[in-house]
Order: sequence, then structure tokens, then C-alpha cells
Amino acid sequence: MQENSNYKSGFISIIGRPNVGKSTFLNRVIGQKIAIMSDKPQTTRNKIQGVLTREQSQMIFIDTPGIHKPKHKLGEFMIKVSKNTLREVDVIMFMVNAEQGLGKGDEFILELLEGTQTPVFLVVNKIDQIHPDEIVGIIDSYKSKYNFAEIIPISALQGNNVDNLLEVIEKYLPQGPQYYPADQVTDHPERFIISELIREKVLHLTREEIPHSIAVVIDRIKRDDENENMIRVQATIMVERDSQKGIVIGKRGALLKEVGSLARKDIELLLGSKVYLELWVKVQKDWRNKSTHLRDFGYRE
Ligand code: GDP
Ligand code: MG
Ligand code: K
Repeated sequence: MQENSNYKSGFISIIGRPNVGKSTFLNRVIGQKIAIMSDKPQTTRNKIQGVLTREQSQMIFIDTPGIHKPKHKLGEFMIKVSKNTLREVDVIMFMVNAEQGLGKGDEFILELLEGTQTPVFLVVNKIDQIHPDEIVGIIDSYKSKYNFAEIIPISALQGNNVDNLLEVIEKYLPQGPQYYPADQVTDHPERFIISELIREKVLHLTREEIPHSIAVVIDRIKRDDENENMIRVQATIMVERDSQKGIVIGKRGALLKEVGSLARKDIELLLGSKVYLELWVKVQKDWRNKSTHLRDFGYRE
């Protein structure tokens, strides 16, 4: 976890019609590894597409299900999920294709964005395919439909202006911790289950004393260097207040110890290996503001 108080972190939703270049952009900024992730079938859950860790910020790019295929029938539920997600991210990147005009798919998305308080960036991609003089006209056609916070032309394929886009996104992120270790580029299914197991023990052992606003962040899952039959799991229990920290730790650490011992047994069953579990407790104010996403990513409200 980053302790630097100037550190920024937040969620960015990339939306846009198919083939505008969303995956290409993510691959460019995060790396080839996530290509497979983003082509998985859609579910109703928001999922992380990639985590970009920079010197002063961490950007968590998330998928917004239900918004990528506007031609398909979307249930009310999917639309609601999308709208909730869009309301709660820090930046929405609306990506369009400079080669094509504003189409029905774009209009559908702009309708969904209506009334959203979240800043929306118009990202005009594939500028390598057009003459520079054409950019203004393309931008104007979109500008007349929506009040964008920023308008940024890029080429995801060639990399033009992508660094600038990242700089601007960074400006819009709130102060926050580095949620993910720097070497983690995508989410890990086991991570979610492990965080749930730990959280469940905390809630069980503290009963009513701790509201459900605790969250568990898995900092690391790693095979032990010396003993290959042992997996080391490091996790941080995030609480909102100092008083809650005291409750979770317990008298002389007794409660935390019990949480660790019960959770470790479950994690050993899950991973089929001996586990060494290290737990920390950290106070993170305003945690709940981000709870909706975090719930989907293994940090539950
Ligand atoms: P997605 O459906 O929005 O994820 O789009 P993809 O990232 O899969 O890109 C669709 C196609 O557009 C691919 O063939 C990409 O190589 C191409 N593409 C993406 N970005 C650019 C760009 O900036 N310039 C050009 N010329 N092609 C691009
Ligand atoms: Mg894609
Ligand atoms: K937010």
C-alpha cells in the first residue's frame, strides 16, 4: 500500500462502439497480457480490464457491461448496472472512431450518459487514419450532442497523444491509495474469494460491533521462496475509523489472530496448499465512496 498522501487513484470506464479501439488502447497502456481478459464473455458484473500503476497514480480501468453492444436487447437491469457504474467512476472515456461519423451506437451511449455527473472525455481514436484538418469537424459533430469535460484525439495503435491522455486522466483522479500491487495488471479470481473469506471471519467474530464498511485488500499471493509447499498471502483489512481498527485487532491482537487462523484454514482448502497468512489493519477514510466498484472487485462494502 502506498502511504504517500499525494498519491491518486481511481476508476476509469472506457465505453464506445465495437471496434473503436478500446482493447488496443488498454493493450498499449497496460500490456499485451490483458487482451485475453477483455475478450471474455460479458457478465452483469463490472470487471477490471487493467490496472496501470504510475509514479503518482493508479488507474483502474473497468469494463461497463451492457454498454458495448447497443444493438442487442438490453435488459433494464443491465442498463441500470451500467448507469450506476458510470455514476461512480472518476472518469468516463467515451471512445469514438475518427474514421466514422457519429452513429446510432454513439447516440445510444450519449443518451445513457445524459445527466451523469462524472466527467466524460471524448477520446477520438484512429487519428492516424484521417487528415489533421478533418479533426475539427469530427469533434464538432460530437460536441453539439454532449458537454464533454475534455476532448482528446489519439491513435491507440501508433501511440499518438496517449501519454497526454493519461496525464489529463490523472488530473481528474481523487487522492487515494494504491489499491493493487504495482506488478498486478489484472484481477485474479482467487484474490476475490480470499478477500471474501477473510472479510467473512472479521464480520463473524466482531458481530455487530463492526459495520459492513470493512474491506479486505489482498496485497500479495506468492509461493514462499524457501518452501515451495507454502503460499504466502498478505492482506490488509481496511476500516474507516480508528475505533474500528482497535476492535478488529482486539485485546493484544487476539481477535486478529483468530481471524487469521480461521481464514488461513479456508484459504488452505481453496488453494490446496499450506498458507502463511499475514494480516494488517489500516484506517482509510471515505472508503465507502468507492464501495460500489470495490464490492465487485473483492473489496466488499
Ligand atoms: P474494440 O472493439 O473497441 O476493443 O476495438 P479494438 O481495440 O479491438 O480495435 C478494432 C480494430 O481497430 C483493430 O483492428 C485495431 O487494430 C484497430 N485500431 C485500434 N486503434 C487504432 C488506431 O488508433 N489506428 C488505427 N489505424 N487502427 C486502430
Ligand atoms: Mg475490445
Ligand atoms: K468516485
